[in-house]
Amino acid sequence: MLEKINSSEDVKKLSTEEKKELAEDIRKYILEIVSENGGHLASNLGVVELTIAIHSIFNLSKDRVVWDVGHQTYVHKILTGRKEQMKTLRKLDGLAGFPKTNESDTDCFNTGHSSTSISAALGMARARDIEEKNNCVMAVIGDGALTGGMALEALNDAGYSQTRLTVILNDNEMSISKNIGGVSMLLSKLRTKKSYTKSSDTVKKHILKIPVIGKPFVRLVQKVKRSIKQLVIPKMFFEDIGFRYLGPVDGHNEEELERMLKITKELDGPVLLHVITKKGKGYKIAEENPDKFHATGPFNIETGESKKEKSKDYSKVFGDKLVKLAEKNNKIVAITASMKDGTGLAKFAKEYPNRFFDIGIAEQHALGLAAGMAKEGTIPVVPIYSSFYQRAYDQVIHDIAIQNLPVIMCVDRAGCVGADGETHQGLLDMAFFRLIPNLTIMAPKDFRELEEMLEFAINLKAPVAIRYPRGGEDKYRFENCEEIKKGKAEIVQEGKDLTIIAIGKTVARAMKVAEEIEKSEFKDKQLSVQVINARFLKPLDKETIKSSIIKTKNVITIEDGTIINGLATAIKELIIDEKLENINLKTYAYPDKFIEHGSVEELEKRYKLDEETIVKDFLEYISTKENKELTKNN
Ligand SMILES: Cc1ncc(C[n+]2csc(CCOP(=O)(O)OP(=O)(O)O)c2C)c(N)n1
Repeated sequence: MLEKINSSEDVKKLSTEEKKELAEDIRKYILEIVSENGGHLASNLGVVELTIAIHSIFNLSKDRVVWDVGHQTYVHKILTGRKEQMKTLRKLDGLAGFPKTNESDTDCFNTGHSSTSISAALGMARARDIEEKNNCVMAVIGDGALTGGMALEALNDAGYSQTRLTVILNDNEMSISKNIGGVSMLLSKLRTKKSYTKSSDTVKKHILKIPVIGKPFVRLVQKVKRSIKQLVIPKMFFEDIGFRYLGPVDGHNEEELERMLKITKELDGPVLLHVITKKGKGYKIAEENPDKFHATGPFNIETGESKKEKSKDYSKVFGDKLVKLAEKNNKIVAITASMKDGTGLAKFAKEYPNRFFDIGIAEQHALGLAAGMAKEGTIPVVPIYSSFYQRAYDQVIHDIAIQNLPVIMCVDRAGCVGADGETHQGLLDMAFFRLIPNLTIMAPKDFRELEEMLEFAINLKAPVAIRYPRGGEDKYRFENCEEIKKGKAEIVQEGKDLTIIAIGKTVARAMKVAEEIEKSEFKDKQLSVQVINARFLKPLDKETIKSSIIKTKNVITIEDGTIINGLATAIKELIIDEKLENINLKTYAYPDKFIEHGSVEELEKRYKLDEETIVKDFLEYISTKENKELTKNN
């Protein structure tokens, strides 16, 4: 069936039976692709019928669907002419794993971070009304994403404004792990109720026709109905804030879904359609382990086992060390915004359930909560992925840094993350955190240094951010790890011709670059290279760095972040502020642009951050006429 389908128009022509067949084909195809390329499996298998139904009922050349997070759009991509390109999913220059307006007009809005869809859809609906157009606008949002503040802010606005839009709530009871919180409790009550689709307006219209008693009677009936409904149908939350609630509907029953979507088309004002789906539907192994198959690397379809051996990563090192520190210090608490497993907190949650808080996909709240807890004497540790820290910027400034509260912000997935692409790259955190007064910013060169930094941070009694990358440590092995002292860099290798300053994972790269440059015998001379592990982006160890720069005159910076306001900027500022003269400086960082998806290695190569390119580029640079300092030094 899949072979016949290239667009929504082809889907519309199919019978219900044929759509069932199509759903099966799509599931098989997604399984094939994701087991090869990796990606978000379980969420996509859960929305196959829903996506087919949306394409059957709506015309996406004018109607708009905003997909929350956007990780569940593989089916949509398959149905909108990108079936073949799916083979390139998440690969460099291939299809993105999230909606991209530059891939297709039917991807009407880019997403990647959670809880944005209702705001964007409401914006589109308001623009439509101003333009006096008539198209439908929908947001498809998961029960996990509905726990995010931005989604609740948008519901509040949409319900009050009575703008015509549909929120399709895709409720599978799961965020990445089991969804928890008050919203999830509300939804679980709704789930068990009979489908509620009748419009109370119809009833109202009939009674209003009765002369004299009409209006007062309507009011009375409405009051009684409301209080009865409060008792028996807990859907009132949505209705009370101005939405028409429809559902719950079985999200794997194509006919039911289409029937309900048709109703939403006819209704005015904001509508919430509650759809119940199963994460991982159709692939038993994912149905049974939806959290594991939320996002996965390549795996064996028969067994579900990963094709790559799982090795130790920074998140695990962080989580294990935190458990050890928490044994000795009962003030330590851990907070996660729905990322217990991803951030390495599973063990902590098990060992210290009373000191562990999963607060939903709510990064702003996570940091506000941490601030309150820190004020009262606990030591909150908050691991959040770098790109999701963007959400909580004001909380870091307003709630934590201004009051100088000892919150430990662990910035996981910092730097280039690879296949998830531009919304998920952690390239901006050094830049945006460096602006914040009172904040100490560190990055470890390897696992051991992360452990040391975490211990140091816990004793610091001030706000601190520790950034570390996705995945494992570099193959390069450091023998030493000097004691961590606030604002002190570590000289990892002494030299006199060139200083390489690096931070975090790029210190290992600096060592390899140094080795290659020393081997290169530039102009028949052997160069000696000093390598500095900056450790602290803030406060920067100006003393150590300055004296090294004065000694060598030639300087390289390497960092896994944007060129603006990170390590390179800090060194430029130092050179200018300290009036250091005749310095040859080369900076290696990501350019001032949003970095696309691809493997980390490919992207590093593309942006000239790999070892080989840095060595070549630097040697070319110092060979030019203008840059003779190196030879002069020799
Ligand atoms: C701001 C933000 N925080 C965290 C994430 C990581 N994340 C991606 S999907 C997801 C769970 C989403 O659950 P839900 O909305 O119910 O969708 P489902 O996958 O269950 O269909 C999370 C926490 C994110 N994308 N954005």
